[in-house]
Amino acid sequence: MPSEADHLHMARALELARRGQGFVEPNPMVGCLLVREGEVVGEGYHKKFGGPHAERNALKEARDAAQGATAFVTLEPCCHTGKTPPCTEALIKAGIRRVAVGTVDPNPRVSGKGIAALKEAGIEVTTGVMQEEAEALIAPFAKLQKVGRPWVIAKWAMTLDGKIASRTGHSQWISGEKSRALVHELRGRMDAIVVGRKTAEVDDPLLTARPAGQRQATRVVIDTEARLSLESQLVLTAAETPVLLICAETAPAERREALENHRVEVLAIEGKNHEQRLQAALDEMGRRQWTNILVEGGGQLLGSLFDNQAIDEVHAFIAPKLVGGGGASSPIAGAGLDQIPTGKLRDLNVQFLDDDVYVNGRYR
Ligand code: AOF
Ligand code: ZN
Repeated sequence: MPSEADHLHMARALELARRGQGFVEPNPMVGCLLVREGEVVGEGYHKKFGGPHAERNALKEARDAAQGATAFVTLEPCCHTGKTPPCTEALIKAGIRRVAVGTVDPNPRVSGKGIAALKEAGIEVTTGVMQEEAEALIAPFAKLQKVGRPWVIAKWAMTLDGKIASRTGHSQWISGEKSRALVHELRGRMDAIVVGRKTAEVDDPLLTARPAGQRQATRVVIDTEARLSLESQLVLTAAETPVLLICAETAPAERREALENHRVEVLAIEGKNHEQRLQAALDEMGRRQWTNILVEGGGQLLGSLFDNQAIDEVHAFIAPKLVGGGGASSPIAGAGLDQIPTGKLRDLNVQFLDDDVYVNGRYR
């Protein structure tokens, strides 16, 4: 059974792990704390994709003090040789006496085998220390490992009466400056920013992170007939920041070619209907090892994703404004549910950003 001190140390390891957010994907965020006789002798986290793992960074800091220490690791130590040698070997060699693990590694190359290797070497292993938090931390990584699709984050800004635009389509700006700055932070750690064709046309967005973040997202437009204007900001900047247009195989060849000539990557995806193509698009994003994607609308695209149970996380910005209109769009269209669900968002976080209310949580 984990002790109270175990929780405190694991909480610190989780905090360390989060520093790698946006830098480590498609690898997981991992943190490691080395504690000997109640004293922290080493801290480490996975800093960058391809770089040393959390355990090695902590061991490097602790040096000889690691002898006889307990290692608190948010994720089961790896036992395989990937881009780096196995962490289990490093922990054994350093003379670690006990390992406390947050959660088991969903990577089939490791899953359970890392813990077994430590036990075999005579190391005491405590599993499930702050397991829920440790699982939440790597949920996008776990989904990519198990389902082969990215973690889908839905984002919208709406008026207090639930509209994402006026009846004429006017939408700039609903949320305030602080909210918009936060969206740019979100974009900065994504693998892709996704919008539907209509949103690309009406809003003519750039979909870049300003200022630039930890990684550069590909800007994706779901555009069945490849109708995106060659004059759009997305197309005009496609040479500098990648744009992927996902269309149906029925999209006219000359439209596709024209977009390609403007440096847009055009991908005609299989599928008889919108839903099938959407599923295939998510599979393709998984093949590209995209871990997190931010879907910024519009209502139709978010509606299709919602109807297909494909939304994993929600970030909503609610402005104290009213616009009215029966025909004005709301964040999630599609068919919707028959009844109000009993389920709610999990890990709910609500805060004020100036006058806006910012709500985020996990839907799965
Ligand atoms: C990380 N960072 O701190 C730990 C990981 O290709 P590699 O060698 O970087 O190995 C990646 C795998 O190692 C990853 O899928 C996960 O299963 C395991 N643990 N990965 O990137 C870390 N501890
Ligand atoms: Zn490792």
